[in-house]
Amino acid sequence: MATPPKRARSSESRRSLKKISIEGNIAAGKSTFVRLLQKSSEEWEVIPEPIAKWCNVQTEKEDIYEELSSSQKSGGNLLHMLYSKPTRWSYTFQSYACLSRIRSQLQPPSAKLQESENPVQFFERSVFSDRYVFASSLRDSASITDTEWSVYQDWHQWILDQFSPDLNLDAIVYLRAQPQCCMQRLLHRGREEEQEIPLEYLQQLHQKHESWLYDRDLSLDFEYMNQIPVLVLDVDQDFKNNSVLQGQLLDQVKEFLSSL
Ligand code: UDP
Ligand code: DCM
Ligand code: MG
Repeated sequence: MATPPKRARSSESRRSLKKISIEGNIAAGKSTFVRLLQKSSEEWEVIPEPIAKWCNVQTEKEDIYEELSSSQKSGGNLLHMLYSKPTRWSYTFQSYACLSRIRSQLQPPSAKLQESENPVQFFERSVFSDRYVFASSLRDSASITDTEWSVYQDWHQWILDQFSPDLNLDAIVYLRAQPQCCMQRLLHRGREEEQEIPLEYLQQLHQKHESWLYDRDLSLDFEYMNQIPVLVLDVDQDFKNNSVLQGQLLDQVKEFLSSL
């Protein structure tokens, strides 16, 4: 008798695991927020964006939160290449960003999480923002050509079909911040590669997020995504150093989870 595919079996045994993506503009506060989530419950696990891989495509990082120092960035800094010459590197960057994200998000949950009663995995962004926010914006500004866009959409669709349901989301938390606020946080963070990003680019990305997650007038090619529950959290006010606000945001997340 044929053995059932491995992927289908692993998803079966984790029926109660919820997968939530934390979405938002560059420097909105996603990494800061997922660190809070990680500390808040034993039943919650966080999968950060694999940005270290984009800054050095050859390096395996041990600490998933840590970013690379300049001296470590010797293996081809794709993030730097993207912003230095978008027409040359956007497609390459978007291919690698999506590949590395898929790889990190397909990691099985920890043993501790598998034993939890209400396990939740929080992803920092998803393959959907890769395509419908970033690749799509770069295509709008002609940094990705029509041919590259067709190729991207073709493999993106096929890979997601292959890995469904393991990459499927149950819900989204949208950290909503004005582009000006993101610009201030971006400058404050001081990631070298991003220092020349113009406000217009953050505005363009903001519009994509708004259309997708706030106005909800963007139709995705993945049917279930058009009805997916979205929690919108306004994060213009500094929450990093405000424990009262942190508590309020976490309460909203807990209430949202219990409604799913
Ligand atoms: N930040 C802040 N207050 C906040 C949220 C974030 O000062 O309420 C800072 C954070 O310390 C970092 C920058 O804003 O220097 C961007 O935050 P993060 O890296 O979390 O943003 P992401 O790009 O992951 O959304
Ligand atoms: N990024 C991108 N395309 C993607 C995902 C991310 O260009 N599909 C870029 C935007 C930021 C960095 O990578 O410069 C991610 O960092 P952040 O967490 O600040 O958004
Ligand atoms: Mg981040």
